Amino acid sequence: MEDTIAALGTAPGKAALAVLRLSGPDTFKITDRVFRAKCGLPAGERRPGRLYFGELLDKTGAVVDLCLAVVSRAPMSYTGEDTAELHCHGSPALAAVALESLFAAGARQARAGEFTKRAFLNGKKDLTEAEAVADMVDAASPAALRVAAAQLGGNVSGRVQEVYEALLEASSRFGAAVDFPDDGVEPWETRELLEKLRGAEEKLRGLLATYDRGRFLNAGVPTAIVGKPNVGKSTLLNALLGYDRAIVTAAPGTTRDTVSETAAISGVTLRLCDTAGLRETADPIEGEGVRRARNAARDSALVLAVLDSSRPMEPEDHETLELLRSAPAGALIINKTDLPRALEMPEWSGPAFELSAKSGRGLDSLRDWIGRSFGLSDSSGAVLTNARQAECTSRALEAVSAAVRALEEGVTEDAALTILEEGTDAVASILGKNLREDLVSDIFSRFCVGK
Ligand SMILES: Nc1nc2c(ncn2[C@@H]2O[C@H](COP(=O)(O)OP(=O)(O)OP(=O)(O)O)[C@@H](O)[C@H]2O)c(=O)[nH]1
Ligand SMILES: [Mg+2]
Repeated sequence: MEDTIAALGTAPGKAALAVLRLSGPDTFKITDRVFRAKCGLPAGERRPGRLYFGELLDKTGAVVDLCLAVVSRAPMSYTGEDTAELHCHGSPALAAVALESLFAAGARQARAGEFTKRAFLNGKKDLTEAEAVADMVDAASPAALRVAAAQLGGNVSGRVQEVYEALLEASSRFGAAVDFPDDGVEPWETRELLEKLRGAEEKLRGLLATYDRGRFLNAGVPTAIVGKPNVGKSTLLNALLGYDRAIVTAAPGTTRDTVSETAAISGVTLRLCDTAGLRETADPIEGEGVRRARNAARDSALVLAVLDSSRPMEPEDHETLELLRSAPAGALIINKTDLPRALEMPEWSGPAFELSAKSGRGLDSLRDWIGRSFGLSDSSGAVLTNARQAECTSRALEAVSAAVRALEEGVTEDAALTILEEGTDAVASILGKNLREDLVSDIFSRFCVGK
């Protein structure tokens, strides 16, 4: 990397501190124009990793703050390049002046995710580790944080690396047999490689299964609360949130539009969506609300289908049950159990909760079930958290399974090699090896500036 980048690493706004970061070959030269250590040592002669007190200078050389600076030397740094951090007082005006001073001294504004991108390009982090940095910043729950920390620490990479090495070994053995046909692969050797590939297949399958829950960690589980009018959907939303977000009245048809809010329930982030009561209506506004309710149910990973236990089943309840049955995951909520029972239990073999959203009785079992269904039992392990990782893993699994089947059927060595190479490429791309530059840029552009 030729140029030296700089950015504000902390959030813009008033705070105790503002931290400016630099990375690149001219870091020390630029830092020396902007920061003067009290001890008199230039950046290149200061001890890496140690904070030095000194003066921060604006672009004219005037002192604008007394602050701390720390340097790291390539390759022992976050990015693998020479880096520096300036820890100043947290005034937005000061941060702007300091940045301007860094730019005047030769740095350029870093783009989104550029520090971590450099760490990736310099081999300090593979792509899953780099993505974990973004997950860490985005983490919305303690479980999401633990998973990001585990991924940052190489839990996913370690597993993937093992698979990668097994595939490389198998590919090179079959490659050698293709290049030197006289040294063909012995049957015992094929058996041994087959064992290895089956092991790799198992590992990939296990990893892919973690995405089932890992994908909801940061984004939250899209959840729709549906039911006919007046069953208590908005009351349930408010009870799960712990405050009165949606309007509740005794009049059916109170909720007209969808109402969305995020809640942390038993360690799981839910993106809750309260919806208009399902019924046929001549009112165009309510009709649009009902259309949105159906869409919300279809787009959700979890449907909470609410029935009123104090009223007998009505035709509108059947649509509620249909939406529940076609959802990827769902729970039947029998609400208003504090009132005399008039409802007969419909046919439904999935989870069902009898509760009173108004009094809160029975809500804990629903919360526990949400925790068990979407939470991670062990968030310290390897968990896939994004669609890119899952897509590469799924491609790798397909190729490895195809290779196992092909070897079992006794295909020729060059056919085995082609399939194995496909699998190896897919595994490599989980780690970000051989990724095209535009794809890499796209991934890092979703990070924040200064990260
Ligand atoms: N007794 C009792 N009343 C409840 C319970 N839950 C909700 N209600 C009452 O039922 C009425 C309707 O509640 P809402 O939460 O507005 O119902 P909704 O399903 O959102 O209704 P729409 O928005 O019209 O579709 C209100 O008067 C609530 O106080 C409950 O568990 N027990
Ligand atoms: Mg409502």
